[in-house]
Amino acid sequence: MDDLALPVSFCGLRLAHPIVNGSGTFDAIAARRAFGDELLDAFPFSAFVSKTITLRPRDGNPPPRLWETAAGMINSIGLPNRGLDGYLEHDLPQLAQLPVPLITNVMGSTEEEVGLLVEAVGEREEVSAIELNVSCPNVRTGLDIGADPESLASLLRAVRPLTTKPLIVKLTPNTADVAAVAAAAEAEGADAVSLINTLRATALDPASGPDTPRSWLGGGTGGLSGPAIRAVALAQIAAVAARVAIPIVGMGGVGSARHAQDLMLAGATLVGVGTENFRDPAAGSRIAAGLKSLQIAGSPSSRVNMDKPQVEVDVNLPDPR
Ligand code: RRO
Repeated sequence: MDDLALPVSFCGLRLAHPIVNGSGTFDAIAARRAFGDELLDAFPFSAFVSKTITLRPRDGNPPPRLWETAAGMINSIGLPNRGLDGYLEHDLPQLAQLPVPLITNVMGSTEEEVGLLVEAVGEREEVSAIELNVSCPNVRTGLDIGADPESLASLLRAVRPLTTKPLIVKLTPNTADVAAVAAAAEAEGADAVSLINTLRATALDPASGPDTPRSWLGGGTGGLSGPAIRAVALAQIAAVAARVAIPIVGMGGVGSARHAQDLMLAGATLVGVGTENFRDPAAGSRIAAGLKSLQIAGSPSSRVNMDKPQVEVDVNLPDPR
């Protein structure tokens, strides 16, 4: 871990470096089965974020669940999970063996459900922080929490008092004013925000024909991730950083240390790697090592002012990345 050392403080946690996984993009339990204890010796992330759990078990969306796009992919997974009891009994003991702090990601369809999840997960000493997913594009929650500052404020008023653990709110890019939603989260006691989740998207089934066009995805719509969304992530992180003082976990299409550096310059304290993990399960370690050699301070004073370009870019130059 020493060669990756670029320690960072986040919500009272001292992390070895700024690279974490995006929720649901790295199955640490399956990876341990595949790679054995080598995974623990060279764990790619400085904290591990679990896949989203819900109160009751869910099967997820009908297949097909994935579609590859020109520079990314669309998922329509629909939150399959064992539910709270299954997570606590089956997953938590295994995730607690990871050599890094555990952040458990939860989602509910009512304030009461989210409250029960936060309370139960918050009681477990194996859990260092809780991420509230108010931004899944693939299930109807009945609450438009993540897109609306007032709904999010109401949710946080209900659940913030239920735990002393750090609460991270995972924001959606599918809203008119992400900075307003982030400001509402901060005002109601969120310790951090993470963004961006996937952009709502769909793909037509190539076999469906022009007379009866239908979606390829069993769930109808999905969420776009990967390099295609990196520029959107950069802009939204910069907009949120200009509005809130709480730390930001920035993610969206990160595949290299330079990409991570960009999100940190836009205001992120930690950077999440998501879609790239499917291509390269060691991406987290590679990016953390690369960041170290780029010597990123990551301090807010190094943020770029996105309103005024500081460097004139010659559009004819090839992108060096
Ligand atoms: O499970 C999913 O379909 C899913 C979730 Br919970 C999420 O937050 N974001 C996403 O792209 N897919």
